[in-house]
Amino acid sequence: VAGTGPAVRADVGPASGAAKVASMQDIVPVPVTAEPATGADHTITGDTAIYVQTGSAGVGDYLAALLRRSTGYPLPVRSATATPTDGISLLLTGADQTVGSQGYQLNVTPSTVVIRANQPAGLFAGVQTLRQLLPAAVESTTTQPGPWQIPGGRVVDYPRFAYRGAHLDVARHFFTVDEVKRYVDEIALYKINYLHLHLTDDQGWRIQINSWPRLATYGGELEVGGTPGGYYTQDQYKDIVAYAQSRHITVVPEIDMPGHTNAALASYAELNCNNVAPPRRTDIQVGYSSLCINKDITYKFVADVIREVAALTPGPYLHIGGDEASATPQKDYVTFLNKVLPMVQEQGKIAMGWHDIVDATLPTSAVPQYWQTGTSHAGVQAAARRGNKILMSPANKSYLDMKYNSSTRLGLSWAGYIEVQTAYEWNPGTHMTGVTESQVFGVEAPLWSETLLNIADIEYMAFPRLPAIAELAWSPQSTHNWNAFRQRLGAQGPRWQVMGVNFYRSSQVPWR
Ligand code: TNX
Repeated sequence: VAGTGPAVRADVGPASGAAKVASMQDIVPVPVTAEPATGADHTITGDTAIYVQTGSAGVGDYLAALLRRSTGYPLPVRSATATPTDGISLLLTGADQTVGSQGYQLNVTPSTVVIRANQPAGLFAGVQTLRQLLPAAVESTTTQPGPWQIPGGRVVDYPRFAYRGAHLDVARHFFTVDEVKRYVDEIALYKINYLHLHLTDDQGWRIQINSWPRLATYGGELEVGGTPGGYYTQDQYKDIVAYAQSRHITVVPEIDMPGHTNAALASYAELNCNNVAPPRRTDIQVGYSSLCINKDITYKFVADVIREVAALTPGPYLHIGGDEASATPQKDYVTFLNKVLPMVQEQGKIAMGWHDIVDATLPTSAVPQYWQTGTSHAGVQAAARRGNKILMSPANKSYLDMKYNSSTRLGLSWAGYIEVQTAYEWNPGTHMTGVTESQVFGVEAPLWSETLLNIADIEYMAFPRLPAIAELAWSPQSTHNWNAFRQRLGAQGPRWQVMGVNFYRSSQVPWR
C-alpha cells in the first residue's frame, strides 16, 4: 500500500526547532476513553520496527509508508511475536470484545506502542489516533528533524455509529482522480469510513457506462459555468474505489434519478418522452429534469446503469438519489422508484436514497438520507417505524457547502450559515422527532460543488467542519462539549498547515 498519496499534496514544512509533543487530550474525534500516563512517552527512532500479523500487514505497510516520509527512518515491517518487547505492534489478537469490529485499544509505554483490534478496520482507526499523537510535522512529505515522541497512556475507543460518511459532488464541478484521493486521505484521518460520490446530475455525467457511452463522452463534457468537465473511466473509478478501500473507506456511488438527469436526457433523445434531446445545461437550477416514467427504454437504461455501476463497486450500497424530482408527477415518482428499487436488490446491493424516497415502497434494508432543515418529517418517521434506518445529513447542520457566514466567498446559503459551532451543536440520535438513536443509520456530511472549483475549495469548506461532523458520528454523546471540542480542533491547525490543507480559520476556534 503506497502511503505517499497523490502528487498534488503541497509540500509545506513545519517551523524549525524541536517538534512539539502532542497530547492525548487533542484527538479528534475524541476517544471513548484516553488516559495519559506521565513519564511513559515513547519515541520512534531509526531502530523502530513495525510488527504485524496475518491480516494486519496492509495497515502496517500504510503506517510504515506514512512514517517513513517525515522521519526518514527505515521502519521495517516484521512478523509480530507473542509478546511485543519493542517497536509498534498492530495486533488482531487480545482486543477486548467491547471495541467491536471498528474499535481499537492503544497502549503507549516507553518500550512499546501496541494497537489491538478485532478487525483491520479497527487497527486502521487506531493508526489514525497514533498519527494525531505524533507531532504535526509527521504529516510532512519531506524528512523532518523530530524527535518523534508519542505521549504515554492508554486509549480504548470505538464508534457510536458504524456508518460515518463524507459525500462529494463530482457532477456540478468535476474533480480529478488525484483530487478525490487527496480528499480520501484527509477524511480518513477523522475516521470517516464511507465516501458517497454524487456521480451524476443535470450538469454532468461522470462515470463511463459501456452500454450507454454518450452519457460520459457527451453528457460529461461540461460542468457548472460551461467550463470543461470530465468523467471517470471505469478503470479510474475502480482506482478510486481501491484507493479508498486501502484507507478502509467504502465508496457509495450515486446515480441520481429520476430528476437531476438533464445530462443523461441531453445525451440520448430516446430517454425523453418527446424523443427530443434537450440542450446540455450548466446553470445551477434544480427540479426541471425527469426521466420518462412511462417508457420501457427508461427501465432498460436504468437497469444497464445499475448493473454496470454495481459490478464496479465492491461495497454493499448503491445510492439512487431520488431528490427534488419536482418535474416528475408524484404518482409517476412512486411508480418509477417501485420499479428501480428491486433492480438494486437484483444486483446484490442495498439501496440508499435521499429521504424523498420514503414515498415509495421501500424494502426495510433501504436507507433514506435525511437532508432537509426541519426536525420532523412524517414520511421519514413512518419509514423508521417500518424498520428503515435513517442516515442523518440535516442541511442546516451537516451541509459542508453552506457558507460559514455572510462573507464566505464560496458556498450557498439556502439552509443558512453554518459556523463551526453550528455544525457541532446537534445530536444525531435525537435530532428528528420519531427517529431514535437506534433508528439512526449513521451521519454523513454532504459537499455539493456548485461553487467549488478545485481541491483547495473543497478543503476550505470541509475543514474544520468535517471533523466536527466526524466527531458526532464517532464519539459517544456523553463526550459532547463545544468548549472541549474547539480546543481539540485548534490542535489540528498545525497538522493541516503541514499537510497543506486550505482550512477556514474560524474565530470560534483557538488555533495553535
Ligand atoms: C439540494 S440536498 C440538493 C442538491 C444541491 C444542494 C445545494 C439535495 C438532496 N439536493 O441538488 O446541490 O441542495 O446545497
